[in-house]
Amino acid sequence: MDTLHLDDNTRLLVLTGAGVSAESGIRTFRGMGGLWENEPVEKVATPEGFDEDPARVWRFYSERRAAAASCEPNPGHRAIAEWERKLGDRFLLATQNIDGLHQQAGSERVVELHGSLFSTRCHHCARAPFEDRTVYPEGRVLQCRECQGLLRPNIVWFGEMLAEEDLTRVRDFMLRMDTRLVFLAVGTSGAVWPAAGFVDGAREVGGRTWLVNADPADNTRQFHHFVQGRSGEILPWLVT
Ligand code: BJW
Repeated sequence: MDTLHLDDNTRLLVLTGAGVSAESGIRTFRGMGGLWENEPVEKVATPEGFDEDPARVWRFYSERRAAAASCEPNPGHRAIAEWERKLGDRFLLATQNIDGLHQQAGSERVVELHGSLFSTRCHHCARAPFEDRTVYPEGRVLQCRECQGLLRPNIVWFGEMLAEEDLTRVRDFMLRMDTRLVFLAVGTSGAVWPAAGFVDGAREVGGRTWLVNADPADNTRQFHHFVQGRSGEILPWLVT
């Protein structure tokens, strides 16, 4: 089986998706048993869905807060945190996950591309997001104390922009000239942009690209190496 060798001249950019948290008991989005099977995505993960029925959206995210709060990191999360400890600033993790399990496993250099399940912000004004672990079982919708607008989960929904500073952090890491880039995507279907395009960016700067996933992803052919299987089983031995 392939192993990914890192030395002093390499830097590692890891992109993670829902598959990494699957072995911790968090549901993925697509495919059998995925979240979108029961929830119409446009009703719960778009600004239009929130405008139409904010209580429904809060019920959906409250259930997910409650489920995620009882989950623990798995060996995949822990392997990624260990790579960071070895590589220091030659490491960056960009995650599409909103569950906070990477940080719980000890990861610090983390870009949360799609926001955080445990953070809330105003849907209307620029008031800074704040930590919020509250579960609203009835989908109660609170108002912003600054502008009286509705509060919403601090998550990037379809049709919304990812934070420019997050994308810049990833881009700057990719474009560094001091070391050779290795890009590793794990547990992601490669269906959602712009993250699905990171592999192309990595190749443009001469990076080696790896994918670890339970099933082939939409963009598998863009990668130099594809290791098929469960991240919690593969990541602990993948990197030498
Ligand atoms: C395992 C495993 C195990 C399981 N081990 N593996 C360019 C082209 C086409 C479209 C677009 C484009 N650019 C933008 C778009 C539009 C859109 C988009 O991408 N649409 C596509 C669906 C076509 N993108 C956007 O809207 C983005 N915004 C944007 O680009 O702004 C500019 C803009 C503005 C206005 C108009 C247009 C553009 C924002 C996207 C944010 C989406 N966020 C979501 C929802 C969050 C809400 C929530 O959490 O409820 O984030 S979408 C959802 O998918 C979630 C995830 O982070 C994201 C990625 O999913 P992920 O992680 O890949 O999970 P799955 O379930 O898909 O896959 C899991 C994989 O793991 C599977 O392959 C399994 O096999 C595997 N697996 N167990 C290893 N144990």
